[in-house]
Amino acid sequence: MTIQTLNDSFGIDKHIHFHLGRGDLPVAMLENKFGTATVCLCGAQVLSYEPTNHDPVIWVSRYTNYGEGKVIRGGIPVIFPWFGPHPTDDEKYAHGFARRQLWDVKKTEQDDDGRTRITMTLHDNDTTRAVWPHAFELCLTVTLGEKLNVSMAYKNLGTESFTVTDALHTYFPVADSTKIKVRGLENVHYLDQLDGFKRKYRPNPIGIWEEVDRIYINSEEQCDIVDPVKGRTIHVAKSGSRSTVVWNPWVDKAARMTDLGDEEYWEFICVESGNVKQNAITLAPNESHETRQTIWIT
Ligand code: TA6
Repeated sequence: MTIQTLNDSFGIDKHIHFHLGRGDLPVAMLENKFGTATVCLCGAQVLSYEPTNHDPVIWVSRYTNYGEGKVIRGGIPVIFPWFGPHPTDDEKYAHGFARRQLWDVKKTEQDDDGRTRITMTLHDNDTTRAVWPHAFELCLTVTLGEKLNVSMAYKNLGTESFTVTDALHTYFPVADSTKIKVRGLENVHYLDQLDGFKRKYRPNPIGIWEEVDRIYINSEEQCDIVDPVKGRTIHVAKSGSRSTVVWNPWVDKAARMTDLGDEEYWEFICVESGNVKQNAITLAPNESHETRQTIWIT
């Protein structure tokens, strides 16, 4: 669909406008009294969220690539239908295919209370079926209101059950990652991706002084990213999600990543809401699941 057709079909005066962003990727701009957000139709990936009179609450690397099929380093990557390496084939993309596909716009809405919403869809196609032989509908809905609400809903359209691990892989900006604390996961068991997925737990809020890559399991807690330098807290609540992943690459991994600046590990923390490892979701034909993340600041 051309930008003109997108605006003719789904644009909403003063609230939703489509344009070609970096890499000539189609991007929806949502704006209302609560703030602004942008969503790239490649990957249905939120690229920005800025509440009125506040600094951005979503982070994107200055070094990221932009282009259809490429991973954008930042925002809210939609991880589906597998989190991490492919369960059986290392040759296949990490973190699934959804963030690399061009999605369709299903509908756009402007509520009477001022909230603005866009719903995008992805269905199975030759590319997806080549790596994951299942029929599905995947919807991503972004609602810009007093909070930012992001919902990933998927349905099994096939004749056999399938199992998914999913995540809304959100990158949050911080002034200095070594000064923040992530609260809410104290005493929750996690699998340490940096130590053979050993099951551990810590009684204190998470601090960053080394690479952190943890999958908190059976966790439905709200997380609060306390940023003393910025003088604010980013709140991350969720539903339909029993896993929370917390990740910062720190020095060595940041240096190895070509789409991340060596120094950018200072600037962000990932707190991801999803269903990973033993929290995987199995759907019988016609069953569906929704993973939802709600973000706001105080
Ligand atoms: O969610 C944490 C993680 O799995 C890390 O291990 C790191 O690989 C990160 O995701 C980024 O993965 P990506 O495939 O986007 O490079």
